[in-house]
Amino acid sequence: MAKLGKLNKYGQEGQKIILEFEQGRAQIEVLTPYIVNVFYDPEKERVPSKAIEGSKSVSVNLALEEKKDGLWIHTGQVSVRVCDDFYVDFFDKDGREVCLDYRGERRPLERVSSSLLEQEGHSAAASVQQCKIQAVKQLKPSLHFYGLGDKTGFLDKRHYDYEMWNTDNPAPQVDCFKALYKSIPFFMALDDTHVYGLFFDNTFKGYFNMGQESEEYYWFGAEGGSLDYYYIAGDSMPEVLSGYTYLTGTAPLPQKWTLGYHQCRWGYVTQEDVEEIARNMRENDIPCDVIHFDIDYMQDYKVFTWNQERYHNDPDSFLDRLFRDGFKTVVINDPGVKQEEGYPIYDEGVKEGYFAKTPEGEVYINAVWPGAAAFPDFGNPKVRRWWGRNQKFLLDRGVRGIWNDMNEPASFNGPLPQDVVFMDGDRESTHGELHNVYGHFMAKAAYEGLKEFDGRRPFVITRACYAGSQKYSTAWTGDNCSIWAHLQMAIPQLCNLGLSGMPFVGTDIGGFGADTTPELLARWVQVGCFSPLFRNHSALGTRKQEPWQFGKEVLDIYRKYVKLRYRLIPYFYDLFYEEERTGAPIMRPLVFQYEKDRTARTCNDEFLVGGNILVAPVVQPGTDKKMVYLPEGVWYDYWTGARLTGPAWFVKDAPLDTCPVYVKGGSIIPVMEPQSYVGEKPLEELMLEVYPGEGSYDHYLDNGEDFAYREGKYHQYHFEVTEEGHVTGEVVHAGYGEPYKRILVCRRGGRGPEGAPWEELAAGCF
Ligand code: MIG
Repeated sequence: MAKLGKLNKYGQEGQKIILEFEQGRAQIEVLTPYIVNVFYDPEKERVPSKAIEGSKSVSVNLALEEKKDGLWIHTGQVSVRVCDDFYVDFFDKDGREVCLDYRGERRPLERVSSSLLEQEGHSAAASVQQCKIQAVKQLKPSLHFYGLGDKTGFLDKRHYDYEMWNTDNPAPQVDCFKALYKSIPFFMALDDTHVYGLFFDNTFKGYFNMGQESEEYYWFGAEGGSLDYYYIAGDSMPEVLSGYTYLTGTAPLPQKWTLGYHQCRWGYVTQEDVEEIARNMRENDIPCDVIHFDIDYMQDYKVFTWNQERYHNDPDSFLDRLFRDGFKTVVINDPGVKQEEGYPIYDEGVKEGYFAKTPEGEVYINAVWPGAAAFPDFGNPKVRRWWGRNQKFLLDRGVRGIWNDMNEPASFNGPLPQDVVFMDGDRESTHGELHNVYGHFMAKAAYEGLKEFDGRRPFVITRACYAGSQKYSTAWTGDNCSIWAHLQMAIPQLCNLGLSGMPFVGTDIGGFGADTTPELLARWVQVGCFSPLFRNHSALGTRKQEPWQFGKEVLDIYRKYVKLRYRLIPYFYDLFYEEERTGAPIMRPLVFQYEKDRTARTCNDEFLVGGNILVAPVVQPGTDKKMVYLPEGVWYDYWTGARLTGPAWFVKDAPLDTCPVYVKGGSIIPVMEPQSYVGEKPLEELMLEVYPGEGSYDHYLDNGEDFAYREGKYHQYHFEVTEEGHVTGEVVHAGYGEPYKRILVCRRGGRGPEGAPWEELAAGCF
C-alpha cells in the first residue's frame, strides 16, 4: 500500500486500468474473471516475472463503475474497489467483503520487556519495521493462512511472521525460524465464508507478517522492487490453488521410477560403498529405484568431474551395472565452480563472462566445497544453456537425475554482498534482487539441459527455489535433524509446500543431522512412504541410516512400508497426472478437501494422499495409540477393513509396525504387486482395490518415461463403483501401445483385512 493521495482519473487499456493518483500512477489488471493483479512502482518499469512465463490473460468482460466510495471494477467473479490513497478492496460476486486493505497505521509490536531492556541499555524495538513497499490487509478473527512455501512450524501460519530470503542455516530448524532455503511468496486465506489467495511476485528480501504484529491486520512487503501482487479468487482451496498454478505452472508428470524409493547418504565415497548399498537393498528385499551420489563422487568437488580413482577409472561401467540391477543414479550438482586455472569449466566461465561479478567488474569469488569458487550467473539465459550443455558430462556417465544443492546460494566466507552483479536476462541486476531466484534459475538450467540431452522427463531435485520452480524441479526440505520434532514438522511442511504449488517434495527420511533411533526411523518411513519424494538421507558423521542398520524389527517394518509405497505407485502416478492438469498436490492437508471442517483447518498430524487415502501416522515416541480424526463420510481402516463414520475421533491401536491408514468409501485404488524396482516386471494387469460407496475414478497409463503422452500416447480408464461395491469401467482414451491385458478387482472395506478374493472385471467393460 502506498499513500498516493486522491485518485484523479483513470483510463482503460484492454484489461488494464491505469490509475492516476495525486502522487503517482498505479495499475490494476484483470487477467481472468478470478485473477486480478495490483501493481505499483515508485521508480521504474515493471521487470519480467520470474515465476510466470508468457501471458496469462484471457478475455474478460469488465465493467467499471464510479461510485462515491471509489472506482469499482467488476470481472463477473470478483469486484475490486479502488479508493483514494490506492486502497484496494476485493469483494465476491455477490458484493460481500473478502479482502480489504487496512485503513489504519501499522503499530509497533508491544513487547512486555521493553522498559526492562531499556534500563539495561538495550534499545527497545518500538519502531515499526518498514519495507520499501508493503500491503497491509484487514485481518478477520477467524482467518487461517496456508502456504508460504517451505517454512518451519505448523500448518496454519496465522500469528507468525516469516521472511523471504533463501537461507542455509545449519542450526536445527525450529518453529521460530523466519526463513529456510525456499521463497514462495504465496498464501491462501480461509475462513467460514471465503477462501482467496495472494501471490506477491517480488524477488527481493520479503516479509510476511500473518497477524503476529497485530490482531487487526496482516501485511507483506519487500526491501525493493515493485508492489506487484495477484489476488486469486475461487470457491474452494483447490480452485484457488489451481488459479495460482495457472499463473506459475504445475509440476510436469515425472518418470515413473522417480516415485520409487531413493537411498542417499553423504558419505558414500567409493564404488565399494555404493555397491554395498545396492547389494544390501536386494538381499534385504527392500525395493529401491534410486541411489544418490553426494559430493564425494567428484574430483576435488569440481562440478562436472568424476573421481576416477574411487571408481576404478570406469564409472560408466559401474553405473551401467547398477542400472541393469534396477538402480538409477542421481548425482549432486553444486553451483560453486572451483577457481582453478586449467579447469575447463572455470576457464570457460571466466572467458565468456558467465560468472557473477563485483561492482568493479571482477569475477566474484567466495568459498564453497571446492574452496575458492565463482558463481554462475543463472539469470543469464546463455549461462543456463552452458550449464545445461554441461549436464551432458553426467548423462554420458549414465546419470538419470540431478540433485541441485547449495543454490540459495550458500557460501562459506560470509554471505554474498547485496551489490554483487547478476544478470536478469540482459538487464544488469544485483544479488539483492536475484538471490531468491538463484536456485530457481539453476533448476531451470538443469531441467532444460536434461530435456535436451536426455530427452526423457527431467528429474531435478533442488534445495532452493522460488514461486514457479515446480515447472522444473522437485524439492527436498534440506537439512533436518533426526529428532521427533522434525518428523512432526514434516507433515505441515510438505503439505504447505504442496499448497504453494510445489507438489513433488520430501524430507530426509530418518533425519539428516544427528543420530536417528530405531523407533524414529520406523515411524519416519511410515510418513515418508506417503510423501511424494521418498528418500532416506543422512549427514556425514552421523549414525548409519540404511534400513538394515537397526535390527530385524525395524528392517521388517521398513520393508513393509516401502512395499506399501510400491503397491501404491499406480495411484501416486495417477495423482501426478491429475496434478499436472489441475495443480492439486499429491500430499494434502485435511483442510484442502474439508475446508468447512474446523478440526481439519488445524490438523497437523494427519494428511491425505490424493482425495481417497487418509494417513494418521504416529509421530510421538513411546506410544502405541493414535488419536485419529476422520472428517465427514464413511472411512475404511486400511489394515482391518473396519467401517467408520466421520466426523469423529477414534483411538487407534498403533504399535511400531502400524501406521493408521484409512480409505474413503467409494474409492477405487489402483495398485500393483511390489517389485524390486519400477519396471522390473511388465505391468500386465491392473489391480483395483475397491471400497463400497458411490464413486468414480480415472486411471492413467503411459510408458512412464518420455513426452509421448503429450501427443496422446496414453491410456485413460474410467471406473465407477456403487454403494454395494459393484464396479464398471471403460477406456476413455486409447493411445498407449501396451495397455493392460486384464483388470482385476478386489472388494475391500467391511470384509476383514484381506477383502474379497480378486476377480476379473467382466470383459467388454474396458
Ligand atoms: O554443506 O553435499 O543439504 O543434503 O548431503 C552441506 C553435502 C552440503 C547440504 C545438503 C545435504 C548434503 C550436503 N550439503
